[in-house]
Amino acid sequence: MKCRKCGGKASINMRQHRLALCKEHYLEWIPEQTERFIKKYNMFSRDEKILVAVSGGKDSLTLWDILNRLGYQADGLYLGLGIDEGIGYSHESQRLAEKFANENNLKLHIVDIEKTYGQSIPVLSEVSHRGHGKPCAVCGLSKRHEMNRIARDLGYAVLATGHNLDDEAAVLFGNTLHWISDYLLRQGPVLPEADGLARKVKPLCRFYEREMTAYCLSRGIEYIYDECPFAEGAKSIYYKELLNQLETTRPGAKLIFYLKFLDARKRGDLFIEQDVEKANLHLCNKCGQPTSAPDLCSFCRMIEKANSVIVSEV
Ligand code: Q46
Ligand code: ZN
Ligand code: ZN
Repeated sequence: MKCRKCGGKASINMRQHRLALCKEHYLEWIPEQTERFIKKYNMFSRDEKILVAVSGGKDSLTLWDILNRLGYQADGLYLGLGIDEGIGYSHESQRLAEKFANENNLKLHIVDIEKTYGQSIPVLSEVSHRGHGKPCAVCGLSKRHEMNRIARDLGYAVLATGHNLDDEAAVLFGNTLHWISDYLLRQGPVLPEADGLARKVKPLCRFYEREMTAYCLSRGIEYIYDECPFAEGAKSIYYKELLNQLETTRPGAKLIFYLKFLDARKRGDLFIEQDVEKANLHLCNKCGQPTSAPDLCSFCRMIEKANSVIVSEV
């Protein structure tokens, strides 16, 4: 297989795009495409400050690397979740996020959930009894809350995450399967800013996961190979496997599924009523982020509950 650009030996063949490239041209093609998506979806402009959510995994480090290579003003945010599970998961992912920041002279904000709120994510999950024995519900809630808080408090125009096409197609598949209309309406490359909420963008949402792995390895970026130990058995992983089976027989199926959904949403063809809850949103008394709950938002309520349980147990 030959590189389409230079005729040299191709190192990656992307059947879904009918495109094969050598390493050098692949490392040019990925940022070019990213720039195209940033413009196409109006994600952000050159004079806006971007906060990249960095987990130490390949996608978020790849995103940070690309934005940096493209000359955007992108700082990182690492959230210390306090997940150990015998493999020092959080410790290792933080080390790799810091290593990347240091090597590239980039600014990385670190927020340690336990130091900031008194408890790690697994402990918060246990004492708040959310999420049926798995910390993912509390983790997701905390990540959304903290990313938004830091973006807003430190004056970033936009929050960027490293979700790739495999992530987005799996989420779309799950939301379609359960017909979760509110999520379907909000899924897309850009979630505009709203009262108290920063704009959220996903510049890698049209790249396959294997394309991101190839980029990360070709750039020599060291990332955490292990998934979070709590990801095991997650529905999203099962959906990814199903979609990969489909992709094997029909290259491009995942991309078409996602892009056709975006088209339908843009045309207003989803036939979904707007969520009435939006009208009832107000700002949380404690943190100022929007919520539909009467007093405190879900995150602040969880922290209050967790701390009161722990104090009463002492
Ligand atoms: S939610 Fe669950 Fe993830 Fe949090 S606890 Fe781990 S698997 S990191 S994307
Ligand atoms: Zn080439
Ligand atoms: Zn709150």
